Amino acid sequence: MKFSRICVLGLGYIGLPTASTFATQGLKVIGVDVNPQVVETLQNGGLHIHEPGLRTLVQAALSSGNLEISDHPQPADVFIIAVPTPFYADKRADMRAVTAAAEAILPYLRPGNLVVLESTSPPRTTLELLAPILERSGLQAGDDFYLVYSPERVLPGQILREMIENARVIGGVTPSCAAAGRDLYAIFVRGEIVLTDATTAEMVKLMENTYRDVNIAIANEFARLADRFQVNVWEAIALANRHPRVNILKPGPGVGGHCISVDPWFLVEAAPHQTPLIQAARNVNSTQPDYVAGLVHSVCGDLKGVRIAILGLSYKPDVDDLRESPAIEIAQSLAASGAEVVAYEPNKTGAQIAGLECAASLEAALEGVALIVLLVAHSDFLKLDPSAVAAMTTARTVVDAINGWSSPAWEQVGFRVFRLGDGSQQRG
Ligand code: SAJ
Repeated sequence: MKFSRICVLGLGYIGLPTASTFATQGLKVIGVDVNPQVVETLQNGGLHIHEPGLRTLVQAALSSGNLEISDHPQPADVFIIAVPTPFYADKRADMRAVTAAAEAILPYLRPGNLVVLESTSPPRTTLELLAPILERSGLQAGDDFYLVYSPERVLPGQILREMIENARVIGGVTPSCAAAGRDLYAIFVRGEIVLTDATTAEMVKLMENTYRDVNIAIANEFARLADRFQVNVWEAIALANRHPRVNILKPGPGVGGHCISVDPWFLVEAAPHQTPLIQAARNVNSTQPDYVAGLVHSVCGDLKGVRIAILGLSYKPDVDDLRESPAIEIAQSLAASGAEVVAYEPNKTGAQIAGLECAASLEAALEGVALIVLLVAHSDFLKLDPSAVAAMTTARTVVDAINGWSSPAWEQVGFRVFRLGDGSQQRG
């Protein structure tokens, strides 16, 4: 199939790179977002999200004249839905944005169009939520228009490369729908394109992120066990990973972001009685921030009035994304215990977060604190020279939740380093 006009609904971390990439490949693209600020920012040449290389790509797409930003859809050959699917407070999937996007397409849907859902969704969403809405047009999915589910699987921080190089799974409502999806993504995907049915593709996406969640949970549980037995979990993991069939992930402050901490709940909601392991893993990961805050308590005792520098607020290294960040949870919990918390997030120095003072520089964060808590393995933090840090602060105690500052160099300049998963807080 040949396509010339694509309408992308949702201009976030996935929709915007996707729309821009199609535009730079010479297709006419209408990028749609319901948030007027996003539309205005992009129309004025700005960018509302941070992702390496994205600014250049969006500018190239806009200056080619192929990418138009709008607050409403227009007729097109293809409609791609890339809107957020968060969860409600009770962990049920919030599918309102998908529903609204489908309804927005409805007036423009024509025979022969292709509709793609990329948003992570509970099993059977394409068949049971999306198709019925689109069929209100009088057209039948699979007969009159093509309908596919094709999950985004790109790693934040490496989106532009992974979008092109990763294998792409395309699940069609019928085999000819899947084939139409393949023709679309073959425009820019260099990885393998694999065709399946829509519900399998939905499951694939949820299984990938759930698998990672469970694997991080076991690493976090091992860290707790290592603390209890005064074993260095980092050394133990390195040794265990020399086994040819073992690959334990890294313990840390918990699992954040809008994907891995959210997606397993879609499976739990769909099948609560068949997901005991997934629920247990979620429970371990979602209580990991409390566990790390507990380490700080055991090192410091009463936190009332203690000034603490938190290094890193984003949900993972070298991104500016603060969504579902365990570091924020830890910082807020320490503040709730009476500590004076000053946080430094180098990728988002202007962040405003309830209960926290956000410093504009490392120096400002470290001044006058009694304790440093290292929560995110930003490359800038890992590179820090212990003597330079010692010169910025009178604090000589560090709680390191990521094994970032383990080297004896920190001890040599007078720091006491208490590390997650090595039992040091018990010895201290
Ligand atoms: N984390 C650990 N230990 C580890 C690895 C990660 O504690 O060993 C933590 C991170 O610090 C972070 C969280 O887990 O808080 C998630 O980070 P991540 O790098 O594992 O994943 P995301 O959420 O940035 O991106 C994931 C990816 N999924 C998989 O690797 C299976 C990505 O490919 C997906 O496209 C993305 O979710 C998504 O959008 O669904």
